[in-house]
Amino acid sequence: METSSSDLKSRLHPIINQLAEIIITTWQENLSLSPYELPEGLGYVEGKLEGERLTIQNYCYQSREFRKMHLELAKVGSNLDILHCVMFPNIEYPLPMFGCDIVAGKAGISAAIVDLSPTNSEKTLSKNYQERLSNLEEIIFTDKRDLPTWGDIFSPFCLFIRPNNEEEEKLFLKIVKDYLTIHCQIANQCNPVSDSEKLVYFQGQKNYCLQQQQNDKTRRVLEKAFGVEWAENYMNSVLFDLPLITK
Ligand code: BLA
Repeated sequence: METSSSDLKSRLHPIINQLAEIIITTWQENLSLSPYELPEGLGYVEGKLEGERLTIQNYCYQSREFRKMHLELAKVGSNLDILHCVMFPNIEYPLPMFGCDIVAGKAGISAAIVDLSPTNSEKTLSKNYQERLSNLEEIIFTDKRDLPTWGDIFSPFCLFIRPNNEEEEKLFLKIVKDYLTIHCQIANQCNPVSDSEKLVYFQGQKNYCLQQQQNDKTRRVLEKAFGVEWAENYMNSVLFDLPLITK
């Protein structure tokens, strides 16, 4: 993984670096990656308006099945570290959205979430996902967190926790690796759908993005460092953008 000149990586919580490594390695092992160009000037960004400095480093790829695989590492001030990852399928592939977020503060990790979120009209995962996810060993975490109201996009397999110790952090990493591996393997065997069916998956991704854009916690962090307009543009064009459809 390339490092930026200011070497953000060396300043991040170890779990964030470990998960970033796991995500990129799993992508490389299972998919044929090529680079994805983010909008000009938004690959590496630093901002400071009120209070604390925000540094963002993006890594972005694409493959046959995925229009955009986005991994973002961010540091707010000296002690809030964030990992954000979303895989946007090409809309001709009937695939769910992989999403993952970790927020680590001074007192440890406050939020760790991973899901494969449905994009079909029934808002359910297909049978092969359900079977493979159900077959994973069930792990009980001490602190489960409740989803916000916009979180109705997530599947019953969504894991949202506050890890209580290093053991739970390690288990979370393992679950992300398992979800991601299942996703890449199913994607590899997936066939494209018809033009009319594509619209269903476009709508599903649109709904996912609209709901995620309601996450005020993300928006506020970006607004404080870069301003309201910049945050809106970043959420629309980098974090939760949609493909242009020609038909
Ligand atoms: C929560 N996201 C948060 C929080 C912060 C951010 C500060 C509050 C932490 C907490 O409640 O303990 C901030 N997250 C960011 C920022 C970025 C980011 C600045 O990704 C990017 C630059 N969020 C996602 C994705 C998911 C997600 C892909 O980006 C899920 C797949 C979930 N984040 C998510 C959820 C919460 C959260 C569900 C809790 C929201 C709440 O409780 O209201």
